[in-house]
Amino acid sequence: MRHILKASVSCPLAMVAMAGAYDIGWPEAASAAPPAGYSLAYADEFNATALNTNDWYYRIAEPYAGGYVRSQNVSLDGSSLRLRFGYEDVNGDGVSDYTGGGIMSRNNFGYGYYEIRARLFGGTTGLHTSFWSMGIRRDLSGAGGDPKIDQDIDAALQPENNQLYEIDAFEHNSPDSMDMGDFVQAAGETSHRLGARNGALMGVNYSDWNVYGFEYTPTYTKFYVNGVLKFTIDNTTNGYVFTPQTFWLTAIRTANPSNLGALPGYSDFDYFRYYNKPFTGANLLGNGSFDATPNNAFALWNPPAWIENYDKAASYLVTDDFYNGNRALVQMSNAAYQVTTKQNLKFIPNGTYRLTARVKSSGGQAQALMRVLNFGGTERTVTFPTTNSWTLITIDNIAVTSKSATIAFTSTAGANQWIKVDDVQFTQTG
Ligand SMILES: [Ca+2]
Ligand SMILES: [Ca+2]
Ligand SMILES: [Ca+2]
Ligand SMILES: [Ca+2]
Repeated sequence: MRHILKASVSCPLAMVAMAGAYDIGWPEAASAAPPAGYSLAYADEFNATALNTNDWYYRIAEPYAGGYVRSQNVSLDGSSLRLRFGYEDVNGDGVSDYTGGGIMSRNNFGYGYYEIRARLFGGTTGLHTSFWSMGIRRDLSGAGGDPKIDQDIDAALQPENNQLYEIDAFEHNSPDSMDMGDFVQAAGETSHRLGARNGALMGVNYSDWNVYGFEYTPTYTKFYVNGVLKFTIDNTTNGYVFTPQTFWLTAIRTANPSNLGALPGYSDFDYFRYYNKPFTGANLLGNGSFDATPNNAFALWNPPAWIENYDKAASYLVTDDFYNGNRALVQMSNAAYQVTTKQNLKFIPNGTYRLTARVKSSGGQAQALMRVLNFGGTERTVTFPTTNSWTLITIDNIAVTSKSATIAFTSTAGANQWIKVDDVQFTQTG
C-alpha cells in the first residue's frame, strides 16, 4: 500500500535523514495528504535527540497494567520518537519487570486532522501501542506521574479536569492485531470499533512505516491508513461533551509476552502533525454548557474543561438554575472575591469569530465581565447586565490573527454578589 502514496515535497531533509537512519529497503514513503481544506497548524517531526518537554508530558505510571510506564523508555534518535518495550528490574527486587513509555501533549487540540507515521513493534505477544486523544486531569500526575501536569494545572495553564472522552485512533496489540476508531465517553464505550484487524485485513504490515490519520469534525470522525479511509463514526449520536484535549502516543504491556527474547523492542514515530480548517458555526469551547459530569474528587464542583484562577472556590457549578442541560457556572462568594473562569484555545484558524453566552447577574460588582483576549488584537469585554432572567450577551466580529484565543469570565466583586453563565459559544463566522 505504501507504493500508492503521493510523492512528498513537504519534508525532504527529514526524509533524507530517515533513509539514512533506517535500512528499510524501499524509497521513503511520503505522508498521506490531509483531507481537502486543511492546513498544518502544529507539528513535531521528532527530528531531535531529546523530547521537547515544552510541548510534551511523559506518560509515567509505576506500576500500570502489570508493568511500569517510564520516561526512561522514551527517546528520540534524531529523526523519530522511539517508545521502548523492556523487560528489566526497575523496582530493585531482583525480578524483571515489564516496561513501556509514552508521551502526552501539553497543548490541547480540538477538531481537525491528526496524523502520525509509525512502525509498530510486533516481535511478541502482549504489547500495546496506541495513537489516541484524551483530556488530562490532576490525578494523572499521581503515583509517580509527570509533575508538570500538576504544575500546569496550578499555573492555570490546564483545566483541573479535562477528561471527558477519548478517541482511540488505533490500539495495536502485538504481534499483529489492531483496533481502530473507538470513541469512548466518560459514561462508557460507545461500541464504535473496527476491531481486531490483522495487517492482511488492514492492507498493511504494521511493522513497516505506515501513515495513520483521523479527521475529527463536529459531525463525524474518519480513520485512515496510508490515506485510505477505513472507518467512520457518526459524532452526532455519540452523546458526548466536546473539549479540546491532549494527544497521546503510548506503548505499554497488556499481557505477559510469549517471547521475552524479542525484548527490548520499539514502536517508532516519525512525526505528529495536526491540521485544521474553519468549522463555521461549530462551538470550539470545551463543555461550553457546563453540563459535563464534574469529578466529585475535586472540591466545589469545578467545571470540567475550564481553568479557574485566583479565588478558585468562587467559581463552581450549580444544578438548581441553568439555561440548558442540567448545570450552569456561578461566580460568587460570601466574602469579597476576584475569580476568573477561562479557556485557552490554540491552533484555531485565523478569521472572524463570535462569542456568546446566556447570563444572569446580581449587579453591583466592580467587574463582571465576559472577555476575549490573546487573539491578536486588543482585549474585548462586555459587562454583565443586571438581570435575573437568562440574557444573551455577545462579542461579535472578533478578528483572530494569532491562531489562538482566551475566553474568560471575570468577577471582581463583594460578598454575595454573583453571576451565572451558561451556553457559552465561541464560533467562527468567517
Ligand atoms: Ca522488579
Ligand atoms: Ca521525523
Ligand atoms: Ca448548562
Ligand atoms: Ca472552583
